[in-house]
Amino acid sequence: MPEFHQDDFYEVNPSQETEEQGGKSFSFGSREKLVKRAAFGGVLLLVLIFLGIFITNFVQERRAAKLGYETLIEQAETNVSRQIDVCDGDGSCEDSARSEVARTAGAVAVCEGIENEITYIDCVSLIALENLEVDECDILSDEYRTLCKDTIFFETAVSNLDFDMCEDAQDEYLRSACDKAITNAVVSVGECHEYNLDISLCDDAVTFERALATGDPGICKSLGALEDACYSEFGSIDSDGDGISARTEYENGTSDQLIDSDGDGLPDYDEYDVIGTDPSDSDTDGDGYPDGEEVSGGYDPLN
Ligand SMILES: [Ca+2]
Ligand SMILES: [Ca+2]
Ligand SMILES: [Ca+2]
Ligand SMILES: [Ca+2]
Repeated sequence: MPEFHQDDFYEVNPSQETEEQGGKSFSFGSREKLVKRAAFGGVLLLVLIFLGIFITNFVQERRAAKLGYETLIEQAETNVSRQIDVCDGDGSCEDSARSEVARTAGAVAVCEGIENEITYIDCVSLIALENLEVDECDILSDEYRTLCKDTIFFETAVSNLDFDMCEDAQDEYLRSACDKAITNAVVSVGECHEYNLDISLCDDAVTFERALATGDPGICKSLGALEDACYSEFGSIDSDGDGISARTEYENGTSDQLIDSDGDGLPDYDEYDVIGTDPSDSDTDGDGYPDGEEVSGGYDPLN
């Protein structure tokens, strides 16, 4: 039991200005100290009260969550029993029913009881992925547990654009795919600087977009590593609808904006695919007569 002396609370200091109270003298310094101690005690009491309320709420929430989860499982199991009734002992039907109920409930515990291994792994993996809860993969065997967790790390990393999280995946290929997916996402929004990526990646993406927006495959040649990918895009574009892709028109020197690029009266397609004349030269044989005029007059535009 600690001993308290009156001097602990009233600091006697005859050298300072004092006043008489009930026969006891004390300094103004002692009064300040007393006020400070009272304030400290009040703050401490408030902290303890709030801490008590926080702990009580936390325990109640945990208890409610546990009860809620148990109720959820009970209801799911009731649903499983009801649905399995119509399966007439067909194992595959029973597995499907249990898997469906488990996914609707979002509870991996309900997957347990599925006979077919693949159906069971799918059931657990898909629910864990939907819930983004790696711990839920723990009920799977080693190989599938890793795959289950890696998939969740991948999805979470990509949706949060978090390169560090890619490293949590054990599979090397998935880690690399994760990095690439995030890089593509960052580049597509032009935020290379914010994510410490090579600025030229974002610049190239802008150039790529400009090539497509202007319908000019010529812009692709400044793209370096992306050049082929850019030209490939133009392989499926046909702006003038003449049956020749923008890429082929670019390679042949014709325009994907004009059906008759050289204005000789013959469409690019006919010159290129049927007649054999040069679609970018109005007088292929150079005899002074335009290709279209020769064809309509029954002459040979090639000779
Ligand atoms: Ca075309
Ligand atoms: Ca022509
Ligand atoms: Ca021509
Ligand atoms: Ca000619």
